[in-house]
Amino acid sequence: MKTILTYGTFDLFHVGHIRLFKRLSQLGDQLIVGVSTDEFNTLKNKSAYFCYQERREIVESCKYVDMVIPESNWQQKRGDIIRLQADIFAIGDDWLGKFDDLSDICKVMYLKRTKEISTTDIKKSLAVA
Ligand code: C2G
Repeated sequence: MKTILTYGTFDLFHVGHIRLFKRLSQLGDQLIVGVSTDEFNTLKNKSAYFCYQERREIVESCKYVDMVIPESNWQQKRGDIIRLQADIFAIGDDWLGKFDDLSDICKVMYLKRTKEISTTDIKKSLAVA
């Protein structure tokens, strides 16, 4: 069983997130997603439109996702990888290099972001509408 693990806020769920999940699901047999809690988003200086429970429910509904866990701090990844026996940690390349320290316990991959869409841009375009 090849397990893939990723993390994110996934606010205002969009095709960039879906395409990431689709690609991640093709790398192995199960995809586990850590969804950032509202408290952790504060630490990330992010304010999500949807609360953690709503974002979790949306991500859980995605056919490419097998399991969702809460992401409540920066330090949990290593423990999660070991506990969940993840073979690959993968995330968008906006994080390129940031998680290379995990490569002693799993494969670390950075996937190309989907261009032309982001939650930030969606919020900005709605704000002026
Ligand atoms: N993403 C993407 N294409 C986009 C937008 C986002 O591939 N157009 C990817 C990001 O690269 C990331 C994931 O979708 O891998 C989730 O993005 P965010 O919700 O912005 O999450 P982020 O703030 O990057 O949180 O500990 C890791 C952090 O929790 C990651």
